[in-house]
Amino acid sequence: MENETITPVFTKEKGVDNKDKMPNSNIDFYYFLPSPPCRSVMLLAKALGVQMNQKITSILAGDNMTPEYLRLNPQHTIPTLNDNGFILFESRAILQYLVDQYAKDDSLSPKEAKKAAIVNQRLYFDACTLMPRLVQYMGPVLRHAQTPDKEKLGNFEEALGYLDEFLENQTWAAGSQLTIADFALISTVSTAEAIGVDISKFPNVNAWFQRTKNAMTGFGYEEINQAGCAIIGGMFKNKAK
Ligand SMILES: N[C@@H](CCC(=O)N[C@@H](CS)C(=O)NCC(=O)O)C(=O)O
Repeated sequence: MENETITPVFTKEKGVDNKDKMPNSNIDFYYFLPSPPCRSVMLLAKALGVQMNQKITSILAGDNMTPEYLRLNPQHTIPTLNDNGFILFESRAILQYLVDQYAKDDSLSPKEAKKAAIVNQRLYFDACTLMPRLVQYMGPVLRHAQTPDKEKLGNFEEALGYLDEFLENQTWAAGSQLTIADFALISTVSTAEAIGVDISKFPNVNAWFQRTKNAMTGFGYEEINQAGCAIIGGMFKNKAK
């Protein structure tokens, strides 16, 4: 394992909003708690002390398909951020933006080229491999109450196996410090666990998962992430019957 790292505090003062960096903070955040990419942004915002006006956007009720929402985000995905007229979607781009704009330093997204490249590799892995394979497995169950497909579960577990290798001798997803890669990956891995994937089969992922959950307790892990996981896990288990 690399250096044991003490959980950093990213706000200027614990529990105090980062108002000096955003004097006229007026950030709208469109989200739905069961959605993993929404949860990663909410955890990070809490870690940074960034206050957001939370706008519940139920994709089940079609709130993401209204003309108003489509004007903000033609791709009709959640999450979407509107920071005083600056509109951004794609959760990992939002994670990066929040750190660049509001963090007290670059520890959550290091600027040094090689460290930054590893953070990006983990983020792209989450966006392009891990999360899509999870969606391929859980999507047909959630949308069409289909029987869970073992082959799709196998594909997702193969990706978890890759993550397990990345995490060999690593404390955090991208090395010795907590970064935005941990925020992205925890929302995916915790969602998998909530729908019944056995994370304990992947010892490095399991150890990182416990460590990251502990580190994020102060960032609303229970109220935000666990609450969203409980909803999606319940929906999956109901529909998979
Ligand atoms: N890569 C995107 C994925 C966003 C996404 O697909 N979100 C889902 C909910 S988890 C969604 O908005 N689905 C509704 C739709 O695509 O119309 C991100 O990370 O923000």
